[in-house]
Amino acid sequence: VIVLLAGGVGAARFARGLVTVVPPEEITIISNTGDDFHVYGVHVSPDLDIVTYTLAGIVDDERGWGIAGDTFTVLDGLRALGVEAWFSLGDRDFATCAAREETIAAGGTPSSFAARLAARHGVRARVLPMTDDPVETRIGVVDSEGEEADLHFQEYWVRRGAQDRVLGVRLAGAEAARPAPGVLEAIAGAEAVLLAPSNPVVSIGTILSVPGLREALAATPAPVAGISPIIGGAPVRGMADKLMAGLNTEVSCVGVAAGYRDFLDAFVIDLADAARAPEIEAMGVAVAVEQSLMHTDDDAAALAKAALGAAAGTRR
Ligand code: FO1
Repeated sequence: VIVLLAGGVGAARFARGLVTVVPPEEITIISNTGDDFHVYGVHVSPDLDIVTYTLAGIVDDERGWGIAGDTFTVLDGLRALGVEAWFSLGDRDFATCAAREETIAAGGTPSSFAARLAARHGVRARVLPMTDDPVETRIGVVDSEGEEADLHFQEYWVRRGAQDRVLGVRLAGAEAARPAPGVLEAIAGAEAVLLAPSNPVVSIGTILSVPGLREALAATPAPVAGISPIIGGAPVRGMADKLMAGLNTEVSCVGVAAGYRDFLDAFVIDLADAARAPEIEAMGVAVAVEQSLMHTDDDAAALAKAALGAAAGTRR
């Protein structure tokens, strides 16, 4: 089995390439759930839904999230009744998130619902949440008036457009979270573990904050290979630069690799960062330099091949 630790849009695009070079039945995706939140009475699990919809071929490709062609009748109805609906949840997506809320309220788990969602959409890769326990990514910020606030990740990113200066990131609930069923087993029994080109703080970092995960990555006999989400001094998408800067981490492929050095065997960096390779190699990590922008599915497949090749080239 190939295990992929995954955030949202970047991870989903990468996964779409990976399933063309490895049979999907042999892939286990471990999804970040720190972005999960309750809105309009339903449970949204953005990263897990993005990966599932993408592999199902129904994602809204332009936005990278939500379902292509979805309508917004429920949202319009909420707005007509005075709800400040800043989170754009489409009608079909709403059904997913209401079914998740219902399932969990009735005693089911996020992981059992994830399996049901994947099956319903014909996704053959296994998609696991990192944990069935609640973990919430909170961003400590100071706004332009100098006012400090503790925001849910979605409030920081979607509602306020990442405009606030970041003071810190807190993964509330992480210390008491247990890995979801199958997570540690998948890592221990993997042929290779890949870290998707996802945000090192609020995607991969959140997954690593679940007790036992980092240890499992260090202990697995499988090689662990990552792909840098940072090219030059900036993330391909998202707000990793602001979060990393807020945590005094260098915004570069070297800064990302440094955060993973206790378990990382190989790292794929972009051609633009070739000159940084020696600094990563000095950490005892093998480096592969590749074209890492995923404009097409062929690009994603080539990147997946490169990551698997980099992993296979190392020995534990
Ligand atoms: N991102 C936005 O920027 N605006 C939205 O209104 C929005 C709605 C949304 C609905 C469902 C879903 O699964 C994801 C959604 N996202 C939206 C994406 C999401 O907030 C983030 O991109 C991820 O959490 C980051 O990985």
